[in-house]
Amino acid sequence: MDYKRVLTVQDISCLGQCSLTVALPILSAAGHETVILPSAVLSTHTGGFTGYTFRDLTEDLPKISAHWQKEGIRFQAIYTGYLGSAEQIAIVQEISKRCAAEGCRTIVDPAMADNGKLYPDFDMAFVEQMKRLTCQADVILPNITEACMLTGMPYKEQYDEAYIRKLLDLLRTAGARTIVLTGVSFSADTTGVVVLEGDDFRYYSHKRYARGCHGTGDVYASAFVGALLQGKSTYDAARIAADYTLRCIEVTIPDPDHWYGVKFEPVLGEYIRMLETN
Ligand code: PXL
Repeated sequence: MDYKRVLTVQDISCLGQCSLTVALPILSAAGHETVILPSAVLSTHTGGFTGYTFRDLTEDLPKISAHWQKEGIRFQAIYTGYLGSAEQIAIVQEISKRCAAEGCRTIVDPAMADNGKLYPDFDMAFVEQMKRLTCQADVILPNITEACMLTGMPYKEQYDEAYIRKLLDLLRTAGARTIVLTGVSFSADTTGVVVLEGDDFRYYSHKRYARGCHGTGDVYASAFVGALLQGKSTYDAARIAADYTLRCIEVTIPDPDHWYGVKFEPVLGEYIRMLETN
């Protein structure tokens, strides 16, 4: 089996089943050596908790990468998620240049917004910097809100295929290469993901549950990267990640107290089997 070393840069939300606490186990389950670069440490994520702590690790990032460079460490893939500040995005761009192995794939989840709104603590300066990161990436995984922020398109809750195609066109014009647009729903009981690779536009749709779950974007992106680095096509990786994320939601829904994340752990075995059989 091809054993890849992937670097993932995101925060550690100590509790919350998102960012690194999700990316590390999922990428490991997919069989990849997973190197982490924590952008910040928070007591919890920012979605629904109040009074969380936030330790910004911006200062540490260049020192950590300088050490890696000295050791000659290189990555076959670099996957970024939630980043703590616009300054961090610029540092990550630098690290990507310095620590990429030949043929390194860069995957950016511009984790900054959902349901029409930026996450707390983000502003338009952050969005501007994120635009730069996304146009350098091989693959980006925005949701519709993030795609709107990156392109200036007005956010809509109800839309048709023409709206989605326009959003993809604008992302392309801005410099995006392969786009995996998540949370695309054309009917009340289905949702799915659009993959645009070259001129190839494909839509994978599946069942939609009324209850939205926190952290599904991070589970999705991590499962996608895990599958992609196993050599799956972009579309197959997008489909496997969707099927796995759906299973995570299904096992979480019966427990209304578990509002802050999805129970991705009990179905990790299913993810591994999806990777083996798909
Ligand atoms: O799931 C994205 C995410 C990651 N990290 C932190 C967050 C969020 C979303 O709210 O707050 C700290």
